[in-house]
Order: sequence, then structure tokens, then C-alpha cells
Amino acid sequence: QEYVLIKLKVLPPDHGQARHAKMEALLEKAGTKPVYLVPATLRPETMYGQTNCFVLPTGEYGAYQIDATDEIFIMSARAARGLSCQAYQGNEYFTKEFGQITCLENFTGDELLGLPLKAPLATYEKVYTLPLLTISMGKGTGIVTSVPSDAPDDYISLKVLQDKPDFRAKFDITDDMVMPYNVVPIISIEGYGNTSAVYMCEKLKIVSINDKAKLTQAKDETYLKGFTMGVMTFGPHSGKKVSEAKPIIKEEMIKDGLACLYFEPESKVVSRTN
Ligand code: ZZB
Repeated sequence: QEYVLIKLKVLPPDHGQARHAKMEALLEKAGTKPVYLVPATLRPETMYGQTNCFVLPTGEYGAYQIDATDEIFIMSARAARGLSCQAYQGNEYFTKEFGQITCLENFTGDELLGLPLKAPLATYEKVYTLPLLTISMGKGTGIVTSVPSDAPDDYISLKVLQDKPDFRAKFDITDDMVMPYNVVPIISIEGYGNTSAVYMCEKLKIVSINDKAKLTQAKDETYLKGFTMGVMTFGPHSGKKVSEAKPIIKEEMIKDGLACLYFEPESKVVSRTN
């Protein structure tokens, strides 16, 4: 499985929350070295529509030194180990030595919630890290970037946070972290409109992230139709088919240092459980 890791730059925490103390210290120590949350995605062409990032509140994450780029990536230890065995452009591996990882700080998902981020290509200048309870730590990096226009899980999860003040309060998420973020139409699919995830969630009457079977159906259908029939309606590749735009946008993001590739062994079992 080939994923694209997107570099969401961590900005200085701006809500004075005590849970961000470790991150403030890490940013200070890192100085000019950038610190990124690195979600794994299969859909780099949807990055224009990012509204937030998701982490698992109970998940365990680490800040890892990436020697090949002199950057710091926040992700699961499992993903860090994977990268340390993979080549990066001219370098042998992402890290100095094969399989050797350097963890600069540990974080629980909770400690990453409410962080301001700069997400590449997104229309919003700044997005926030929000909770998603269905993240599998055994897949990708354990971090997910959210595109509610084209990902049904993301649409429902953001909507629940926007509709339920109790849910926001439970995770210390303030109104300004979720309320201004509207769905951004980026891909048009004949018969599904220009926000296919919204269309599918309404059609299947999905209201909760626990409607697993319906969400899987919605995801499979939007993924397939998006790829085969979707047309970009936003950004420099507007007018191109998704299938054409996807590899171009992927290569552009890699060339511009906004993303990198991450390979993972295919495993049906791992992707279906926690
Ligand atoms: C942005 C995006 C935009 C995504 C979209 C999907 C869609 P798969 O097939 O299950 O591997 N994802 C990545 N890692 C995780 C994780 N650990 N736990 C839960 N979800 C995860 O699916 C990979 C996709 O699932 C990734 O691509 C990511 O969300 C999410 F418009 O990134 B995606 C119809 C889907 N549309």
C-alpha cells in the first residue's frame, strides 16, 4: 500500500491550554526546524478541501527526528519504524541508520488536540486538531487529515463536533476550532454534486460515526465514483479528471517538500481492527 504523508506544520499553540505545554517546549527546542503532524492519505488531490486534522485521543504518538529532511514528524511509533526502513530521495533512509528511530517527545492524542496547524494547499489559513474515535493506530500514521467534502467519515465527525457542544466540551475543543470550517467543494461527480460525501451521508441517512456499515458503503462508493467520474472544480488542476489530477498533485506536493511517500505492507486484518 502506498500512502502519501502530508506535512501539516504545527503552529505555536494559541489557546493557552495546559495540555500543550510539552508541544510548546518541543517547538522551542526545535527552533527553526519544522515540526509536522503527518497524516497518511490515499487522496492527495483532495488536500484543497482540508478543514481540520484528526487524532485518536487515547492514541500514543511520538515526535521523531527525520534526518533526511532535518524535520520532526509526529506519528505513531509503528509508522516511525516503517519510515526508518524506507529510502527518501537521495538518502538511503528517512533516518540516519536503517531501523533506528529517535523519539524526541511522547504525546497522547489528547495532548495534540486543539493544536493550530498550517495544512498545505488548504483554503483555510489555519486548521485545528480534533478528536476522531474510529482511528486505527495500526494503519498509516494514526493521524488523519479531514476532507469532509469527499470523505464520509470526516463529514460526519466534523458535523457531530459542530452540532454537539457537549462533545466539544468533553475534549476541550473551543467553538472557533470547529464552527468556522465549512465544507469546501473541490470535486464534482455527476449525480453526486460537488460534495459527494455530504450527498452520500444524506442519502443513506448517516448520523453517527457508529453507523459503520453505512459509512463503509458511503466511503466505497464516493471513493470509486470520485476516481472514475470525478472532475476537479478547485485549484490549478480545475477541469481535469480526478484520475489525471491525482498523480500530478502527488508529484507536485512531493517536489515542493509538502509531502512524501510512505509504504506499508498490505494487511486486510490490520486495517479492519484496532
Ligand atoms: C484524506 C481523504 C480524503 C481520505 C478523502 C479519504 C477520502 P484505507 O482504504 O482504509 O487505507 N485514514 C488514514 N489512516 C487512517 C487510520 N489510521 N484510521 C482511520 N482512517 C485512516 O483508507 C485510507 C484513508 O482513510 C485515508 O485517505 C485517510 O483519509 C483515512 F476524500 O485522507 B483519507 C472516500 C474516502 N475519501
